[in-house]
Amino acid sequence: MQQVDVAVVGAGFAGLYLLHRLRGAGFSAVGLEAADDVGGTWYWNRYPGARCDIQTTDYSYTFDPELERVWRWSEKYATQPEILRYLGFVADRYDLRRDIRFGTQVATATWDEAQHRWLLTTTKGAPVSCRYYIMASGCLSAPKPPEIAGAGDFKGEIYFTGRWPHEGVALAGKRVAVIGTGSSGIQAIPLIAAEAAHLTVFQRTPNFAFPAHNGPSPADRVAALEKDRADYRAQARLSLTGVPLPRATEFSWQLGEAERRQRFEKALAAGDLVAMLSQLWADQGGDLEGNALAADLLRERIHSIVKDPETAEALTPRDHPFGSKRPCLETNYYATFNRPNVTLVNLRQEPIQAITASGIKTDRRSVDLDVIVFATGFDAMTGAITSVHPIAGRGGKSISDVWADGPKTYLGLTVAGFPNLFMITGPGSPSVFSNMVVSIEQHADWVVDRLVGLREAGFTAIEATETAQAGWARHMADCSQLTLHRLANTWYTGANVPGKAPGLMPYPGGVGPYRTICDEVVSRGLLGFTLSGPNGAAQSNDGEIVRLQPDVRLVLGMLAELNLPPLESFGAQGLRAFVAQFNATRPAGRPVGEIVDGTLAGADGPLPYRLYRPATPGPHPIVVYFHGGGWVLGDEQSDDPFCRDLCRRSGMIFLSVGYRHAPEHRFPTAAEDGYAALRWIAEHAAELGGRAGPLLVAGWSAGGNLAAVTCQLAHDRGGPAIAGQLLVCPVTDCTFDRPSYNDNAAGYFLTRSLMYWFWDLYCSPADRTDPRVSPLRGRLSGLPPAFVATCEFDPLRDEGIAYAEAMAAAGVPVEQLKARGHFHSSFTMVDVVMTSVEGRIKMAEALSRFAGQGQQEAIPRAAE
Ligand code: NA7
Repeated sequence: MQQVDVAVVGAGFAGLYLLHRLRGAGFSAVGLEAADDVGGTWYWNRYPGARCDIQTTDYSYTFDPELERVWRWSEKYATQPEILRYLGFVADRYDLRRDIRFGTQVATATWDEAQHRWLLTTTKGAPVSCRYYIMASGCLSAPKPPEIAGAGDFKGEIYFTGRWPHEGVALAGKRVAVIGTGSSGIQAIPLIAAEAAHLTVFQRTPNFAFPAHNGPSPADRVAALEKDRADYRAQARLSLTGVPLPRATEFSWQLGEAERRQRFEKALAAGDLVAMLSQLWADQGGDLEGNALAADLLRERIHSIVKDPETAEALTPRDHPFGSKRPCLETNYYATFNRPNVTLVNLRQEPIQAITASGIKTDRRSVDLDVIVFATGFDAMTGAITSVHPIAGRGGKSISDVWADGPKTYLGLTVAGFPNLFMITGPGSPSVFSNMVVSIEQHADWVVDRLVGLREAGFTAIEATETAQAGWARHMADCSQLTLHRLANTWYTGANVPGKAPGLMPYPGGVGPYRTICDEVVSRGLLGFTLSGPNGAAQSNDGEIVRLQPDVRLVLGMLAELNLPPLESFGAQGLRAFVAQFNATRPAGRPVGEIVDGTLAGADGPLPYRLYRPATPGPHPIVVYFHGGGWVLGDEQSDDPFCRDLCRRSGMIFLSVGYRHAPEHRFPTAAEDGYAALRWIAEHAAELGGRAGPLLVAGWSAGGNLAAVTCQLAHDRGGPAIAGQLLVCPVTDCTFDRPSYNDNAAGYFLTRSLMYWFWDLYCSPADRTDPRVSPLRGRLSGLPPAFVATCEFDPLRDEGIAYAEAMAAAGVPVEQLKARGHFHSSFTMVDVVMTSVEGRIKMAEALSRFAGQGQQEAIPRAAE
């Protein structure tokens, strides 16, 4: 029995770095590697054309500046042999081979609860007893079986790209088939076509591919790296993909067609996956319409290269958004289909019936072959863990059973019920959505640092809690709403393996955010982990690490970095100026049919308004809208993106009222202005382009307060008629003792003290129970139907809910939206807090119901 502190499976990028770190931290470790040398992925994938497709400036270890100095890559995208040489060089330089048992597979792994150790049996040599067990077995290391009937009958040669013979394969003069057109197929096909007598490509799904433009590393990238390596690497670690390229910030609808094409051509010329995936426009990755603009340009390019229109169309992806399936870099791929010795078989039109002794038979033809190459991919991510060997955790539970419905992990690093087991780039971590080397180093560092911490604290076991794990799954699902991956069947979602549970496996929230979350787990006392040690020592810190929506977390993080003083300290004028400046930097809302600025009659003189008219033919129902700002801030334009968005979604006129503000005009001015505006709008509805019939009323925050009050005044004072009220995070009452006021008192932008200040400026304590400022205290029966939206992390949450419940109790039809993980500004930060889209869709649907109409503008849900 070999006794070590740590056993590591795999000697690729992850395993090698782990062994180096573990040794440096004073742990005894053994690496167990099935192959007879180091390399991992780059040991096995030796097919013609195999290269990395993250640039070598970035696809490198960064842990040792000296290593970066002594190793020079020869190309922008290195070949497999060069990457294998690099990993051999690293193994030699740090003398790692002496800790690795090559040609050795782990046969079983079993947790020994009494000893707090893992017991490993192996296919060669002594079994291993280790305190910690780390799977550094990669993400794409378990090739899929052929899956096609008759593969065993074929009399010719069969090869898998992921298990290519070391001595190479002679293809000259042979009739060759390649099945599969993922990255491997797309890299191999041009080289195989150049050598074989004839190549037949069997394609099930065409992929988006664009040129690699391989050659020397681009001078600008090298210059950026060499100018300040440490800074470049630091930026990579905090970037979304592990490559420090800034994302586009302009939205597609802000760019003209010429500008979009120019950006596309620039990304095309860069020959870089990350550039094409992130630098076109801000909405290319998360919005179907923005995505389609990019996809169309890529499709156009395929047709411009491939001469035969039918072949070109067959090669053109139309069933998934660009980027939702792994796009590929290509070198002569499309041009290869212009060669006379290359045939494309479109399996969507003629599926393979069987592989026969002489070749492949489809519904329409039989192709005689000497060689079949399977470029059919891998049982990705989970397969790299479960297919290695059975893993039995606490109580003998098998990880394959625990994951039967899809992988369950905490941080993609650990699994509840499997103490002291770690996965490097496991499912639930950024892994294949990132530059793998950056993610590998982050995971290896995080794990080794934890082991050091446990050793120092005298603990011998660490295990994720079920709560933490469930919270992580929810956070993953929240993140995936920001991408289009859920709309495609891919190996990211397990769809390529028959019978595999569906679900997005890599973490889609980005490398930098993920790193900060892992660090936060540590700074919050290993939140989500139970630690135990000899003699019953134990520490459990149960909880969920991310309860905010992912984009809310980013927004609040950025606001926190501004280190602003309490907003009320600016004073009313100062804060107005600050808000104006803040609003100037936000994304401009999408175009609507028309915007008209005008003046209406308020309670005591003219008031400005802004009218948003839909592009659809009128007349339209009118929504009278009251902006937010604590009765002190804002104006008829300050909720511009929100009004545009709801105008488009509901197909209604939004008329935003410029009511007067405190402290210049204290209670009840705003309320009376609101009511006067309502009356004026009702009287002038037809000339404003409004449909005959009752108005609707909406508002956010203090504007939600005014909307609620206006409905009460209209009811009490005999009109005008209101068909429905939309109250978004409304102020409804003057008592501040509901739990949300304390739970969310600080840290979520709208603070308790800011609310106190707003109240003080607007309304004297003696007046505060007046229903014109505390509508919760008003007469509620007979009010128009309501939709009340509240946000979990908002001081105003509970008074919004209280108002909804009180109205319902008084017989008013009420629908509530309690937005999980959101903060006070989530709904109005259109195109910033993207996860709030679903809520705005519901608001528009409610307005349509109130107005007795179907939704006007069909904005597909999936486009959000
Ligand atoms: P991929 O990307 O999974 O590609 C596999 C290809 O094989 C893909 O075109 C599949 O079509 C096709 N395939 C898989 N099974 C079948 C069957 N049964 N019949 C016909 N065609 C099939 O693997 P790669 O090795 O190319 O790339 C893996 C990753 O390595 C890559 O994404 C980079 O991250 C690096 P499908 O699309 O499933 O219809």
